[in-house]
Amino acid sequence: MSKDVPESHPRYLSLMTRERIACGVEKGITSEHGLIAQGRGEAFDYLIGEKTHLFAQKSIDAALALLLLAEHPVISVNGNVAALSPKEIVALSRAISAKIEVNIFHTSKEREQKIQQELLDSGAEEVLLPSESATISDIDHNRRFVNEEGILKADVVFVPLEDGDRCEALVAGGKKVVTVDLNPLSRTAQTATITIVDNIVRVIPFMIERVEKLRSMQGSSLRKIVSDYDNSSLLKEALAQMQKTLSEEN
Ligand code: PTJ
Repeated sequence: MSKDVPESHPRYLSLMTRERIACGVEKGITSEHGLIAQGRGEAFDYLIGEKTHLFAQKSIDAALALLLLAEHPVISVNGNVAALSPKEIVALSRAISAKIEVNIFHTSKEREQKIQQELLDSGAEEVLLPSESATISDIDHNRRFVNEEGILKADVVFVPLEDGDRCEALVAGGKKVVTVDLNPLSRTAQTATITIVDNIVRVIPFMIERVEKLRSMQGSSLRKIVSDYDNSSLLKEALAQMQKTLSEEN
């Protein structure tokens, strides 16, 4: 990590997050395109004031309820997520008893294996890789390959920082999809069952903290949280927050 960013810098967290993505590219975990995705995320994070709002907290509770109720929950990890939150993803997978599967957009067997190793080094016991024989329909790039024991049989898939095509394909295949996306206008954000509009570096630690509370609830209470949840209204709240930031700046 760079020594050029002092902890006193007002945008320390944002700069260190950028640094983690740059390290991910250097280590061969993150694709170069991941740098662009990060830049886009940063712009939206700036607009929500770089904090976890109530609308994101509501989505987090619904996401945890859905994941805890799932029979086969799976966390799908790409190159950006592996660089930003590897230890946290492993801790969350334990807390919700979910499998972890590597699934990347920009095809590279070598990068898949490096992501798998990064997660194993971060404490994961098992990290699934996509297989050549199992595919999901309605998608025609590398992301259609999945693991038989993971995404193929999952009923709920957590896919942070996802691209729109696969989110649509997973939903069309009858799966429930939870995503983290700072852009409430993206196709993924609009298509997912539950969209957490916040930065993944804040979201996963918040989920780990919150899961204890949700785990102590009855199944009926968890089902109520899920059935009361309305993704489109929370996306509107996120957009309203961004508009508020913009109008306050003028
Ligand atoms: O490792 P690969 O090959 O699977 O590639 C991963 C990326 C992220 C490069 C790939 O999936 C991609 O190009 O994604 P997109 O279509 O750019 O979408 C990523 C979404 O995540 C965008 O809407 C960004 O605003 C959002 N985003 C980026 N960084 C963050 C984020 N959302 C939350 N937290 C972030 N740190």
